[in-house]
Amino acid sequence: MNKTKILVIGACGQIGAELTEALRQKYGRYQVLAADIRDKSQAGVDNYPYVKLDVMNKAQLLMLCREENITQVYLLAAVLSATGEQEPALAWQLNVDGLLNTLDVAVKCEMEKVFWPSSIAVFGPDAPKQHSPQANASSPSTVYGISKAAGEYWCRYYHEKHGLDVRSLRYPGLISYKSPPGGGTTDYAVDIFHKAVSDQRYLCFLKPGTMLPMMYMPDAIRATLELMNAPSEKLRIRTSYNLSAMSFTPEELGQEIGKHIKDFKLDYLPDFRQQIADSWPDSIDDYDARVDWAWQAEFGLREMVGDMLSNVGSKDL
Ligand code: AKB
Repeated sequence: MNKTKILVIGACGQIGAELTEALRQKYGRYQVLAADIRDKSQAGVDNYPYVKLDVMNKAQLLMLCREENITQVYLLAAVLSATGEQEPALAWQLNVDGLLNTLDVAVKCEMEKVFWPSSIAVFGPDAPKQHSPQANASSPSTVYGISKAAGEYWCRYYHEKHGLDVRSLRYPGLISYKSPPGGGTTDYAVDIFHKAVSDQRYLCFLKPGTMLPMMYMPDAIRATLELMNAPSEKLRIRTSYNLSAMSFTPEELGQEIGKHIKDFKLDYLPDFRQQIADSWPDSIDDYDARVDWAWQAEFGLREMVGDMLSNVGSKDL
């Protein structure tokens, strides 16, 4: 049997950077090949294996996977919700064609497993706002959400028709300090920490009362590893699992930050991202993830804010 050899596509992104490190700790430094569209010199990567790769170039992807004997792919390259509204064609191409290239190559190379992230964006305005159930991911109203919903069905299709063990999570907004997010609607919940520490104020692009599902990155990384480690026969859901940790509004986050940073001031100037946020649920129900592979979040709002601030640089200013 082949030794596990993992390819992480989009390894320089917000999730990719941390997941690559976690996978290297688990499988060994040289068993995980980081790939991203950037040149190695711009990627700011360490001396461990890195390759410049465009997931849209299927021939290059196939050749790489064959040469490197890749057994698992984590495909994290994506255009997020805010950029997707501005660049709809690019969002569709990267999010759907990039996935199809990866699924096809994974079948050709007889890979063990593929991971691909979906999002809370698969839920549209007609889904229940509170605890949106697993099976009710309907009518997404953003380009990003449409691409993720289509991608989920492609994952299930490849599982059913080709026997490919492809697994997926619907990530909430992810909060982290190691690598910045880019082009998402939930990015405010990361930016706010940096501005709170540097300027003690933040101008939020979402209005007060905008409740969204969120998760701290250590939980998201652990969820990904746990899902990928779960026995295949336990996984009843082959589109993508709802995944949940906490929900909050900008002012709730601001209040929690204000407990650490005196005089922190939050102002609001909503822009086009408000409409995207309004189309998503306040919270989603991850019952199936808890039952099928024992998912349980560890970080709530208080724990997340404390940890973020100690890492972003604040010490009870
Ligand atoms: C975004 O805001 O676009 C992403 C997401 C919720 O998938 N963070």
